[in-house]
Amino acid sequence: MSEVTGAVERTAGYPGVGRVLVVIPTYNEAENVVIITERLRQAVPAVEILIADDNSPDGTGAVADRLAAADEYVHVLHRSGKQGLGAAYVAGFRWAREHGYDAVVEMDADGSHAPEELTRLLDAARDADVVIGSRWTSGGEVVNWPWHRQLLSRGGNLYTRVALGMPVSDATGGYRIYRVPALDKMDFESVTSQGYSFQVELSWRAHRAGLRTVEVPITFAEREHGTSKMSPLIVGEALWRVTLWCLSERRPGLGGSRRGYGDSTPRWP
Ligand SMILES: Nc1nc2c(ncn2[C@@H]2O[C@H](COP(=O)(O)OP(=O)(O)OP(=O)(O)O)[C@@H](O)[C@H]2O)c(=O)[nH]1
Ligand SMILES: [Mg+2]
Repeated sequence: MSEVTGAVERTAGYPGVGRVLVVIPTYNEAENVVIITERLRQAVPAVEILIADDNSPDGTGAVADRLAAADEYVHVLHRSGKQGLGAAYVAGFRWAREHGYDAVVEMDADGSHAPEELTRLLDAARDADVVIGSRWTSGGEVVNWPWHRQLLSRGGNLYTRVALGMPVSDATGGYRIYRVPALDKMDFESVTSQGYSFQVELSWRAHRAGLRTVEVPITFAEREHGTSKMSPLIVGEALWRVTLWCLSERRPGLGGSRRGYGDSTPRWP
């Protein structure tokens, strides 16, 4: 069961986009959640924040409650235990839809996604269904990442682009905006991917549903506090899922469909 704390006020929102909810999934981010919330409130006062915490053992949930009690623009979704990034986002998106938001933003708690760059993404969202903050498009960059992480990300994105034939430079990137009606067209509630694969699956669904995706260059920075939840398992999940979707496109019998974007009722992977 999920429980929500924090007042839910109607706000004017961001011009041309509407009411925006930034969903920040957290697991053991007690230090980061304070920093990111302050930076975000400072950078874009018009957007609201939902911290989706999976009952973090380090007490992130209680810290988030204190932030919500002090600021009506901050809300908390308490979840019972660690169920993965994807499940936390799906719950956050559902909450956004139920509470009448027009757009949701995905943002990590660890500072890798700079709140100071959000206005550029929001401006792009005026004319898009999906906006991806992209490290690997012209003008994008990563700061303080070791070479092996860069190689993994670049290689993973190259493989995804070629395997799926999808014109997205940073399909694994997790700094994004979705218009809520677009999320519904992607049937987001049925997404089961968890790690990087969650981002790829949503891009893939957007592509197949004929939605307009725009990439905006960002500067992605390595986290300064707390520990990464990235694991070989997460990389493996993305690899096998992309491979499966690729095969399904070519061999519909494997569970996918040749019916592609533009089709009114695509079958989801
Ligand atoms: N609610 C929830 N949040 C999670 C879970 N796993 C990761 N997160 C959050 O998702 C965001 C991204 O996780 P990271 O550990 O930074 O993963 P990453 O950005 O792919 O890896 P690094 O680049 O090494 O930091 C952070 O805000 C995490 O706290 C989870 O199971 N549940
Ligand atoms: Mg991170």
